[in-house]
Amino acid sequence: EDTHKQKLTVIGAPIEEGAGRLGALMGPAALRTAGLIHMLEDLGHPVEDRGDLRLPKTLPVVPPVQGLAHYIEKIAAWSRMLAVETYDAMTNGTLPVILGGDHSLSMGSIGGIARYCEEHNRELFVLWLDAHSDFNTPATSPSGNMHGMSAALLCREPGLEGVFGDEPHGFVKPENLHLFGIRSIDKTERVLLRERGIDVIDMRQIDEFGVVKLLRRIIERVQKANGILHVSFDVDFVDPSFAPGVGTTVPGGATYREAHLVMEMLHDSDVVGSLDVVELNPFLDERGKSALLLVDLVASLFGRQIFDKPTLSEQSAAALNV
Ligand code: EXY
Ligand code: MN
Ligand code: MN
Ligand code: MN
Repeated sequence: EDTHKQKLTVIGAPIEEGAGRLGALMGPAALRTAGLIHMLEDLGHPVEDRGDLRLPKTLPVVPPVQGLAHYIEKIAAWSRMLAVETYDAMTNGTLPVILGGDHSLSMGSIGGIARYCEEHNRELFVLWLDAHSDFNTPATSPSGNMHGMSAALLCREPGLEGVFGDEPHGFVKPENLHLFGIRSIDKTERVLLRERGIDVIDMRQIDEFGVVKLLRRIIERVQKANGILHVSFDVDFVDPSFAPGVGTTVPGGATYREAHLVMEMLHDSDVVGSLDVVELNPFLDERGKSALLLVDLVASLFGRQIFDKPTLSEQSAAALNV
């Protein structure tokens, strides 16, 4: 798993049932229109574009849940399909890139990747770039929108067993989930996040310590464990002034440069094994501005550099105390 020249499997997931408003289903098309595939190929990556998934004719039967979980049958269908696609992509030795679609897709995408990691005895870590912790369950959700529950399901919180039913899928260890860029947590989520000891890196910490120190800590942890890092990139991680095309904007997000630096550091880390790009809502965008920014940021993750990586000599490295 490295984002240098590995073969990529691009999977479109036009899902919007998990969101509170329509539009995210146009996300994959907007990312393609913004040149995502050509950009990846220009960087030297062989790309297999699987096109966009489609809901099956018959939806799975899901037992009733305690609480709210809107469109759970459709989201269960998406999740089960995606888990197969990402599991196969990993099995074929490629790096899956899932284009959303709302964040409920990560239950399926990461469920398949986690299954692969468990079967191959690899430690899976998740970097969840997001304004939100997405740690609600049907019993706690104020909205019933499942894009706000995906991290909770992946960490085995109860209430969403019906999403996968008996279909094979894996989970994320709560201690391996790193929420990064957080600035909107519901009261109910706060309790659960603390009880589970989830690593919540909020914007206050990012302002105080900077993305470099906080991200380097996560990267080094993954490297030490010879682990695989899944990046789940919710557009609303970035400040709405740069990325307005999302349904759940929260002021005070990552700047354009912070977002690029995160991607550039992840590229150099050589531990990224898979990527979700979620929550783009082209209906709310301004002339493709957010879609183009996302393609730009994904380019930084897959090796585009402003200039050759500065080779700091020993002296200047010491002098700069980096
Ligand atoms: N926490 C709120 C809810 O659960 O409804 C808002 C969730 C927004 C989730 C977006 C995908 O990040
Ligand atoms: Mn999210
Ligand atoms: Mn979000
Ligand atoms: Mn490189």
